[in-house]
Amino acid sequence: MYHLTHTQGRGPEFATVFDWRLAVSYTIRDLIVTPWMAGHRTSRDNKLKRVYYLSMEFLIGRILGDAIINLGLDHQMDEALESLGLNRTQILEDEPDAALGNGGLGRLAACFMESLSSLGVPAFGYGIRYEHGLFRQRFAAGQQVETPEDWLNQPHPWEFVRVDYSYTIGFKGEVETVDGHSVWLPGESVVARAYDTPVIGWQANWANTLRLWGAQPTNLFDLHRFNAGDYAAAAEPEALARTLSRVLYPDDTTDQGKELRLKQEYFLTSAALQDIIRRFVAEHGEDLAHLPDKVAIQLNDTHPAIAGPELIRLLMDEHDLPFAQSLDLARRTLNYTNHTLLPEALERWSIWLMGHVLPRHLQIIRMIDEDHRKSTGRPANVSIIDHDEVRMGELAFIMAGKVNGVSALHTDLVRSTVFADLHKLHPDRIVNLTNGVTPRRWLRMSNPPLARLLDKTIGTGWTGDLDLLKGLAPYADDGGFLDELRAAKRQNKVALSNGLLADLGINADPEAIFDVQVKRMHEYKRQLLNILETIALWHRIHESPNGDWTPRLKIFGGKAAPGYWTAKTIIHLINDVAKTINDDPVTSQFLKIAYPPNYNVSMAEKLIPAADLSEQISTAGKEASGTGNMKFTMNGALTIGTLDGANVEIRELVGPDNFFLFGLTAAEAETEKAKPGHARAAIEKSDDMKIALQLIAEGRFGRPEHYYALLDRTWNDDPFLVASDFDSYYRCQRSVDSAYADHGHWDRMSALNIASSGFFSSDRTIRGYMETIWHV
Ligand code: 26Q
Repeated sequence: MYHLTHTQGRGPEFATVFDWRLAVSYTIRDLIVTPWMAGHRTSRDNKLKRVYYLSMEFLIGRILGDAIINLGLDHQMDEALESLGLNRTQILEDEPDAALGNGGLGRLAACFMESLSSLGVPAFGYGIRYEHGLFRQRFAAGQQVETPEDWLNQPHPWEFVRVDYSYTIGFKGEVETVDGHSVWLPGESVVARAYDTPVIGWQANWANTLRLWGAQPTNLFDLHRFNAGDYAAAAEPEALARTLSRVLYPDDTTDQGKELRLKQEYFLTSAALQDIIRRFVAEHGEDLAHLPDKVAIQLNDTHPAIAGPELIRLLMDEHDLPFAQSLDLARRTLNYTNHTLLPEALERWSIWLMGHVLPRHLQIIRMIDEDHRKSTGRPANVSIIDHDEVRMGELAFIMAGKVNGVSALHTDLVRSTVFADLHKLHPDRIVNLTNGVTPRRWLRMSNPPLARLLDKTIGTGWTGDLDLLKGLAPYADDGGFLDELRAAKRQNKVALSNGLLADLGINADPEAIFDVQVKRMHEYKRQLLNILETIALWHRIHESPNGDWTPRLKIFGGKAAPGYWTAKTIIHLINDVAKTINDDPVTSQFLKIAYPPNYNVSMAEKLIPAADLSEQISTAGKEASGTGNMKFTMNGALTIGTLDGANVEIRELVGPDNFFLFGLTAAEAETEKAKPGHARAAIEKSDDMKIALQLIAEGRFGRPEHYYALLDRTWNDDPFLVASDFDSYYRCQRSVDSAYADHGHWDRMSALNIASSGFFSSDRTIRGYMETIWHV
């Protein structure tokens, strides 16, 4: 009530949901500020080593609900809102998602921030305060249409602007030598201004800062030009600043060679490093030789890899240290996480562009390369600069103390493929840290029915120590418990069904298998395999409509990069197929498809707790880890999946009997791909796949000419082996049908999945980083 009146300036009789949501947010924020400031004081007074997580993406989602949970105020809040006659869901859902990320990598950064606070590790996250996060998706005639996202169009109650923490970031210009020193005279510059958001940990014992940089013009006008009457040119500095933190790049592989992207990467990195050095000097004095004792920096993929040359530049050019020492200090401070093996996703910049935008950094990159080549005996194949391009993966590797992969399989492949040559030279550098997700948001907050059942069955300790879920294993044979587990799942399914009916007009039967594939649209993730299997099943049901089919609701969710034609065509196909199948009275009791638009963190929080079956069907060797797979497992869904990424570890932990495995292994997939005509051969052998492709070509699902190119690609190229894995997938899905029909059996498997999911807490992952990389 205080904040409604004094911050929002509204009396209750005029207050809207928005007013109430802000008032509630400020009330909760007040409670976070105390532990937040205490944490800062503790870190500073005890001169603690800090972790700095540099990431171009933080996919936070909504903040209010998570803060309430971590403060332990969910019950009190319910009572308070009820006494005011307010609807809790309405208030929570009024908050826009902070969608400052594309997918897995950005969401991982958000889970890590939450775990760092829950574990009380002094840490900062550094990112960019994009005015526009990931685009909003809608469908027009089944096709994806992107509209801008504008979360900052309304007051954002969680951030504190720090006008006093501002740094100048230069671009372009010249490098001159003055008294034997290199001096960079940038041709353009902007100011990076800090916007801080507190991230509260479990039970509110600690809060860290997510510091996002917003770009400001150095000076609003070029006064010379302005006075000379050239008003448009006079506003150029402002124009650069406005574009720099304007929008998140919506491609989750790469948008190669874009000058603005390089500038964004440097903007984040330079602001963060200047801030880190300022804080170090303020706390520990001018002697930067001790930097690695107090600072551990983690680079989230190669996106901030310019940190290597930038840190050396700051130490050499601004703090007068010699090159060799600067290089050594940088290497003992920086670490790099690799998230991909896809060659097209490895960042490269033309040396022309690098020299144009960051001329001093290009010089330093050449020095790093020369030093590395000299010190390793000038091996062939190992160089940062190759074919007139700067290879950011190599740069990040060479500048890192430790390099890590994100699942056991992925780390092995990092060692044996992308970085094989560097791994031979530095055999101890690559380590594995399997990803994890925060159980606070992904279990306690998003799945109250299951959380209550867990509390009742094994006590509440699991939220802060997810290994305690092991205590559930004995209940897997307890019929009473299994009934309650089923009831909890059913409650989530009913809630989702109501939403799907209201939003999409789809009438879903809560008794059906809720089969969910939610993730970015990508050929390697093989949503195409899923929809082709759906078509084949539909056709089979038609052949025997009186058969004993297990009812299924197939749910899809995900966005395609705006320029990714094949991914967009697959979206169109899924929507076309959904239209035909959902309107078919012959199959409607057995099969439905729902594709709600604009999948985001908040939608994931509704879909995952309601899922029975988790689709993790990427071509083996292509998905670095996956993190959605872990969220489903924790929430009691069973996985149908390939031996890819963290699926391998999920299967080992839950046991092969409680996991639906299909498809080629990573090694087999490589061999298969090398066979000429592999797709055609596999399709010829598969009646089900042939029929599915034929039905599309005949125009049973909208105009076939939309799909000719996709069909042609599937027959003749099929780079991700949809055809080779089709029959194995189809058969595996039928074994899912029979398993689901036996409730007792299914529920037991579900319970064992939950009981074995403790390993996938991001608390475990962060402890691993602390021990093997950061030494905090
Ligand atoms: C790079 C340059 C220019 C424009 C965009 C990009 C870009 C942006 C985002 C490249 C890649 C990404 C995102 C990658 C990503 O999300 N990778 C996922 O990371 C997860 C966390 O480790 C893994 O679980 C997933 O397997 C991996 O695909």
